[in-house]
Amino acid sequence: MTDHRTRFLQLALKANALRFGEFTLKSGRVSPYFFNAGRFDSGAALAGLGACYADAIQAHGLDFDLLFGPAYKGIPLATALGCEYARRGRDLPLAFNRKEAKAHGEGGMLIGAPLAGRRVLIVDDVITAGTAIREALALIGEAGGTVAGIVIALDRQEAVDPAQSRRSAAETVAIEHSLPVVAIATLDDLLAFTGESAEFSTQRERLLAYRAAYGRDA
Ligand code: OMP
Repeated sequence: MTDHRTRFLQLALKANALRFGEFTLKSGRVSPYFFNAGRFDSGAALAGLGACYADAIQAHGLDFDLLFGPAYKGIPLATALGCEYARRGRDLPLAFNRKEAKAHGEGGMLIGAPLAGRRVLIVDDVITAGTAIREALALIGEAGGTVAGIVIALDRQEAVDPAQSRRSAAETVAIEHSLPVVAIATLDDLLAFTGESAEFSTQRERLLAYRAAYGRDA
């Protein structure tokens, strides 16, 4: 497995951002694992995560000129990635949205660098059904930006309606919007990772059963 994928899964487990158990998702599905990007809650943890995003982007050769972090969880993620790019010698503009429009002061829904005329990379945590990402796509379009790609930490590779189609939500977003969608790691990577150590054998069985029920085509 490529280096940044393993590094990310190890970091996520260490930070308790990736947990095994029983979790009810936004979709109502009960999942044997959950990724909570909010647990990357220290400078060092976010710096490590920022480097994983940058390596994944480099591996896929994405081209963009602004980073956008959707509120709330995307905000520190895009910031960590922006700091990592600066460390690597590229100073990129950054922007975020707020969830509530502000009527006073500077007003509006957007904070940071203007999006108009920019090729925007959306930086977010996880795609399950793709709802959160679609909201970000609409916001950026309204602000005059062009979305050049999406990078997420974890692609859960779930089909929205497995009875209809086994295409994953991330693949559907990529096709519908003609956009590259890059993940640091996917459920397949997590399965490969858990397969490397007997310590995770029970969790792996549950992941496999979950993928059989909701996952995209293998
Ligand atoms: P979609 O909008 O369905 O793609 O789900 C993405 C959102 O689900 C994330 O932004 C989280 O709010 C939440 N989520 C996680 O954070 N981690 C997971 O492992 C799974 C979910 C989820 O509820 O599907």
